[in-house]
Amino acid sequence: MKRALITGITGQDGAYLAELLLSKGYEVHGIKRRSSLINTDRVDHLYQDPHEGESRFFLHYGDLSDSTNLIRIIQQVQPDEIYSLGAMSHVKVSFEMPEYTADVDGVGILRLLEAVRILGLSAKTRIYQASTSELYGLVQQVPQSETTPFYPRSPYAVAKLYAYWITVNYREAYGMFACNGILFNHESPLRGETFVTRKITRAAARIALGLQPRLYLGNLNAKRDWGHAKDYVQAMWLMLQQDTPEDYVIATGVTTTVREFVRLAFAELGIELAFSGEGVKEQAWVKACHNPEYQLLPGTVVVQIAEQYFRPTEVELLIGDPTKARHQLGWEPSYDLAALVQEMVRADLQLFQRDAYLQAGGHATANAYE
Ligand code: NDP
Ligand code: GDR
Repeated sequence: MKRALITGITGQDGAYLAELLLSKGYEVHGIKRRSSLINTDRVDHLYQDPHEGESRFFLHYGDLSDSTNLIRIIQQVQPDEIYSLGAMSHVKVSFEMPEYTADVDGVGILRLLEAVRILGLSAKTRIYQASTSELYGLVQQVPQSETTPFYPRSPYAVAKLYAYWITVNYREAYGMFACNGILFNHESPLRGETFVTRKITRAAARIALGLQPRLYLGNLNAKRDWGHAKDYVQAMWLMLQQDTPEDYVIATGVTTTVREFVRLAFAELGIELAFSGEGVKEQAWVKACHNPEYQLLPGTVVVQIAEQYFRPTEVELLIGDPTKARHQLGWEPSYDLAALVQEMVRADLQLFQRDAYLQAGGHATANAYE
């Protein structure tokens, strides 16, 4: 039985990857952070009480800033594969926490690589590093491929640049099987609530249900190449099953504006939007509501711009060229944008229907939206 260790197992990708590896017969170990509230929601369905039978799923307390903790876990687990997914992954937040982001997103993978080397596991343990399309930053050329120069535009991306190169360096210096997956944005119903796609699908559902009046966003012109996380974790696994360690771009090859994502999300609920104004004055309002269950009158403004969501330096255009992954890994995305939006909107609608029932019954519900 192969044994995998996943950092960031409580995140979006960690949850899908754990599910995938368990379905392939792996024993799966993950690192979770201690927090005052339970943070394992995304993987709770995979947990089996060891008193109730054999389990192949184990969680260990740890943190990417703590070398001795990582060494101890890797020594105990003796993993065949390590998936380095743990990170402070929010680009905008990295401008507010640049030093922490450098430590966890940059030096975190160095700590894992060193742990593997110190423990004499270099020949046994294969390592996947979660690199990112944010490395491309300021547009140099499109579509972006494995040979496109990097120009990071945030503390997050600069930290990930260090992580990318230290992974390459350990591969070259010590012959380690270490790969970078340069993944473009990938989303799902498990996506963190403050990334733009999930923020939009949550808000669209809540606005339709009368739980929230409006959605405030930043740069609607940014273009992203959005895929589904379920497809992208397949690619991570495939990279570690190859004969030689290499770096791969994983993307759909299609790019879309944030504005268009907004339009598609509301359309999924039968709400037709129109956009007017420019820059921070831009708004979207209801042109027609085709679903009589939602009491949204034409003319109602549902999207406005708020300056707080703009970044000091922005990545305007990402579109990936996944040719290498297609040819060498045999990888193809199974979701297109329409299917992704549909799945996310339907999941959020179901989630918030519960809140709508509670409110209709006079009960208070959490009002947190970004
Ligand atoms: P999430 O933000 O959903 O998950 C991040 C995970 O990292 C969580 O489990 C989080 O724990 C954990 N983590 C954060 N800080 C630490 C720390 N100090 N020590 C240990 N663990 C920590 O991210 P995704 O699942 O979306 O992304 C996975 C990885 O892929 C990240 O490295 C991200 O930067 C990268 N990436 C993501 C892309 C995307 O579009 N999703 C695209 C390209 C790269 P907790 O739950 O406790 O917060
Ligand atoms: P990104 O994802 O920065 O690409 O990083 P995010 O969804 O945060 O932003 C995408 C684009 O949308 C614009 N935007 C907004 N973004 C957020 N979060 N909130 C808003 O209100 C808003 N309005 C407009 C942003 O300016 C941006 O242009 C994600 C993360 O998962 C990274 O960890 C990963 O490396 C990259 O994708 C690939």
